[in-house]
Formats: sequence, structure tokens, C-alpha cells
Amino acid sequence: MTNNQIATVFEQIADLLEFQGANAFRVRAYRNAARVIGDSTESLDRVVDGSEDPVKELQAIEGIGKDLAEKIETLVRTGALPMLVELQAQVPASVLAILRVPGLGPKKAATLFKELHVQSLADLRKACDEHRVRELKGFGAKTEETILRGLETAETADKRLLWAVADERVQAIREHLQGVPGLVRLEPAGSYRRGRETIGDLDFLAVASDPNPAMDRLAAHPEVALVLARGETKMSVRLNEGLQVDLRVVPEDSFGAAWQYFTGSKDHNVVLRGMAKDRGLKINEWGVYRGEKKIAGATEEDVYATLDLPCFLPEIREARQEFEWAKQGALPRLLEVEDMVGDLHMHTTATDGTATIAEMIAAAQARGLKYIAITDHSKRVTMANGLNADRLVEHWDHIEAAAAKFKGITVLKGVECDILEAGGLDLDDDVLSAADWVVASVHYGQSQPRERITARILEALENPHVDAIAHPTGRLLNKRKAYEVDLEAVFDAAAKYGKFLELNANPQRLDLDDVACAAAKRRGIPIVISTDAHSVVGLGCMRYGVLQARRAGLTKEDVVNTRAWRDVKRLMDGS
Ligand code: DGT
Ligand code: CA
Ligand code: CA
Ligand code: ZN
Repeated sequence: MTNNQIATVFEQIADLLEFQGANAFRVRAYRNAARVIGDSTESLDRVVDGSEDPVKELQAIEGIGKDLAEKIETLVRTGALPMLVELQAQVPASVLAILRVPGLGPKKAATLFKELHVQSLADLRKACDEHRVRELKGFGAKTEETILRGLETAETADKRLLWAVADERVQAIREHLQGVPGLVRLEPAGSYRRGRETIGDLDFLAVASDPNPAMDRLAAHPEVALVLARGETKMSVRLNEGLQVDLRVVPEDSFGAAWQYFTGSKDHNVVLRGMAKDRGLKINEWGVYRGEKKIAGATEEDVYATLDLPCFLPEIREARQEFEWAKQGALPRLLEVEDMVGDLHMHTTATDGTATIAEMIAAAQARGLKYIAITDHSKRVTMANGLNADRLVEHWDHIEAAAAKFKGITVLKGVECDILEAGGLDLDDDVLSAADWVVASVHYGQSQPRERITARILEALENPHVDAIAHPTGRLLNKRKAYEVDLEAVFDAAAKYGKFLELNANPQRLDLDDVACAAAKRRGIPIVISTDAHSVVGLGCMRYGVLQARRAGLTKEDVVNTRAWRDVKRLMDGS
């Protein structure tokens, strides 16, 4: 358990006690403890583990009495605290969300609960909208407005941020901190560095001769809404949109160990710690130790080398297959953006895209692509102005005419054919047979039961004119869950009929996800990574798809559109 996690527990206890109207002294004791623990550079986890009498040792920390020391010990040893569990049982869970609304302390939350029966964020919004909040004693119109603004933050704070959005924040923060006096190095860690599809919070590591200028600069970032905590070498801030950013300044000779530790994943680190223990070594964020002697820490390579391990690329540090691969000396050489030479799913103004055929071709060529498929929607997708057979054939003529004006790029006549709710495809076989490339996908009837929706996709895979299934699970991150498709059955059918499955590179889709892509690879099913671009900018999504593919351990060979188009065709023909 990290100090931060322990501090959070005490902070929650303080909030809940205050909400219940407990003695102010008692509340303050927990809040103080939370602050002291959050600021402490000494890992309490280690104090407890390394001491004969942790309760006594913990009491040496300012503000920690016997009672708190015992609670810390319990927390570290069991990962939970009965007192918190009890308090949480007494207060409705929805009320806890209210406590996290910026500008609304536990006291005010208690008043809202008692006077207006506000029990959830939705209740609170309603009460504000109806101006009932400003009527309360001690609130007023100003407070009501503050709460309304805080609500926006709270409503998004529970969501994890898309990697692509986090990436923008990372670049902005890097730029903002550039040239800070004494700052030698600044690197992102955590799930962002591992390329996870969504990010809980951002973790930065720095090396600096003096931590303060970097912290001052971060605090002054225009998007920073709040400094949550600041210690000697560590600070946490919250951005306006709710994202938390942690910055830790570490000594240069520990940088590698810290970067490794804070990159995670936690599960990966647990395996590492076990391996270190087996060799009589100790590994933590400061370095690798044999007894008292530090034997590595400056670089990640050094750290891994003490365990005879390669420096794993961050994307595969998930305790899935990487240790097995390392043991067998069979680490995959992961796919790279530069390997991608084609893009086989995109839209134009003929349906719901914003760019013309010619604009898409020019933009793809500027990106260095050797071939693209224009795959506009079929007629069932009415909200996208989908094409019927006649319009599609006409569209293909336009594609041919536009493509004739370009040299060095092949433009394929494709279609994204809808898989109908009742089964079957939205276009007849004779139309589909004239296409160079057909992706089939589900847009309607996504809430059908497992058998129905799976059967529809299997039927599409069986159709000899279908080349790939687009966004096979239909999920939209933070918005919509995957439909109930039986992926194993889809894999079986794709393998049987020699079809491809798409990894849709749109950062909100990333569908298939990393785990599913890895499973598809084990079944020998080629993955096609497509941007599904609806604009020229959308073609830039390829890198998000590649990142997800890397997390799945995919190599150039596993991905269809790293090949020349004539080789893709050969693969489609099963030769
Ligand atoms: P997130 O922020 O939820 O997207 O995921 P992460 O992986 O960035 O997690 P975070 O921010 O809580 O911590 C960053 C890394 O620090 C994590 O990947 C591994 C390391 N770490 C944090 N807490 C612990 C811990 O209690 N034990 C171990 N072994 N590692 C930890
Ligand atoms: Ca994180
Ligand atoms: Ca963090
Ligand atoms: Zn599409």
C-alpha cells in the first residue's frame, strides 16, 4: 500500500465523520494524519514490514498517535480498515460522490442531505437547477453556482481518460515544463506509458537539481484547477477536466528504478519483486539491493538486468505473457507505425465523412500510405446517408476517376456493409462481388441476446465476399459496452473461412482490444488495423491502433496492412 492510498483512506474517514457531524477534534486528527502521511517520503508500507514493533515506530511520526498507528498497521497488513467499511455502510454510496464535488465540503453535503434529501449527484443537480440550494442557510446564489461548476468536474472525474486525450495533456505539460531551471529530465510513467486505452491519472517522473522550480511551474499550468498536495519531492494537481497529475522528483541514480516502478503495471511489479526475492535481492522505487548494497537503479536496463531480464517495452508490462517470452528468449518484435502501408476502412462525403474522395487519397498519400480502401456505409445506416446498390456503383465510378489522378497509391473500391438486425447483409452478393474489399459491421440491434448477435456475425463471416469484420464488439469507451458477442465463436469462424478481424484504431473504439487481439493471434487470425477515418485528420488515428496492437504483442507479420496490397490479396485468397 502506498502512502497516498493510506492518506486517502484517512481522508475518506475524515469526510465521513464530518458528514455524520462527528466531533471536530476527531475529524481534524484524521485530516492531519492524511496530510502528514501524504507528505512523508518514508514508505509506511516499508516501516510496517521492516519493524519488530511498527506501532511504536509509527508513533514517532508527528501527528500519529497509538490509535492511528494501529490503524496504519492494519491497513498495510490487510489492505482494508474495518472502521472505514463500517462508516461507508452507514452513509449511502451515492452520497460519497457528493462529497467529492469541488466546492462542497462534508458539512455542506450533510446540510443538503438533511434539508433537501440530496443523496446523489443527480439530486444535487436538480436542487441547484430549481434554485433550492441558494435558499439554504449559509449557501446563497454564489455557492449554488460554485456547486454547479463543481458538478461538471465530479460527473467526469469518475471516468478514465482516453489515451489519445491523455497524450495531448502529456505533450502540453512537457512543453510547459521545458526549460525549467535545474530540470534535467522529465518522463511520463504509469498506464500512459504502457499505452493503456484509458488512463486513471498521469504519473510524471523528473530529475532536477532543485524540485521547487518544476513544481512551481506545474502549479502555474493554465489547466491546473487545484494543487491537491505538495511535499518536498512530490506533488499532485488536478486539471480543470478532473484529471489528476502526479509529479515525483527522484535522484538521478534512482531514476531507472523509479521509472520502472511507477510505470508498472502493478501486477508486473509484483512478479518482479518475487523474482528478486528468490535471488536474495530487494527491488523498490529506489533501486535493486543485495542486503544494504545498491546494485542497480540508474537505468531500467540495469534494473531488469539484475534479474537477467530484458528491458521489456512498457506496452507489454502487464504480467500476461512477457515473462514467459523472456524465459524462452522469444520476445516479439512489436509492430511499429512505420510498418503500416495501407488503410482499409474510411469514409467520404458520400456518406458521413467530411472529406471528398480526392482529399482522402491526397491525405493518405501524404502520410506515406501505398493503398487505401474507401468504405462508405451501406443503405441501412440511414443516419449516415448510407448507399444503396445504385449509389454505391456510381460512387465506385467516382473513386476510379479520382484515383486516376494520383500515382503511387492504389485506391480500392470498398464498402462497409451493414449486418442487418434480422441477419443477412445490406447489399446483394452480386454487388458485393464487384467490390475490391468488403468490411461488414453491426450498427443496429446491438442489445440483442448473445446467440442472435453472434449468429449474425458468423453468417457474415461465412459470406465469401466479406473480407473482414469491422469493430467486432461495438464498444465505445466510456459510452457503450461491447455487445454480447461470443468472440470465441467469431474466432472459430474467422479461422475457418480465412477472414480478417479489424482492430479499429479510433481512440474511442480500439476494437478488438489488446486481449482479444492476442487471442486472435494465437488462433492465427490476421488482424487488419484501420482508422475508420471520417476526415483527413482521422487518418492520423493509426498510431492508437498500433499502440493497442503492441500491447497485444502483435508483430508486423500478424497485421494484414503491413503487406503490399497484392500480398494482402493473396492472403485473402488463402494462398
Ligand atoms: P491508472 O492510473 O489507473 O491508469 O493506472 P497506473 O498503472 O498508472 O496506476 P497508478 O497511477 O496507481 O500507479 C502508477 C504505477 O505505480 C503502477 O502502474 C505501479 C506503481 N504502483 C503504484 N502503487 C503501487 C503499489 O502499491 N504496489 C506496486 N507494486 N506498485 C505500485
Ligand atoms: Ca496512473
Ligand atoms: Ca498515480
Ligand atoms: Zn466505418
